[in-house]
Amino acid sequence: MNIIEGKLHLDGKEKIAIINTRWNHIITDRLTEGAKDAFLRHGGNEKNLDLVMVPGAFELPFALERMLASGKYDGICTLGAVIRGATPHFDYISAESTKGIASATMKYEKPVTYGLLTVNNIEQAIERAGSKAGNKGFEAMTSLIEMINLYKNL
Ligand code: INI
Repeated sequence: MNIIEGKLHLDGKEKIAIINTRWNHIITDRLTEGAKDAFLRHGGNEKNLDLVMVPGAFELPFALERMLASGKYDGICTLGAVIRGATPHFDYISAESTKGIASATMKYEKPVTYGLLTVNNIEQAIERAGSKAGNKGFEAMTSLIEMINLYKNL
């Protein structure tokens, strides 16, 4: 059996971007830290890492689409946090953002990973931003590195 998979290593030449949101920045700043940590610890060169900030999760796919169209990046890691409130707003934002990220990714055939927290409360967000449930920013960047290397082999 031939197993085709992506290694978890960068050679320092890959140009990677993180897109993150200002909304819930107490959480999302921690996700950026986790993603940057994963990038550096897997061999990335900090000069080749861009951070693009958008207002909220709704805007993630729009920035993503432009950045993919630019052809500048080997991969893009999307981060953010949508926290459920008292109204249906959460459902609209999280669904549109998720669909938009997936459709831009399919259109441009470049590795993109999804580090958008969609949680019921702030406690669940804190757990996923560098405490009990790890750091989803770190995980999203690690998945991106794997996908960049997998694409080279497909
Ligand atoms: N954006 C988020 O990223 N997280 C949220 O929890 C959130 N809530 O709860 O409203 C949120 N709203 C802003 C939205 O993403 C847009 O930035 C805004 O509607 C302007 O288009």
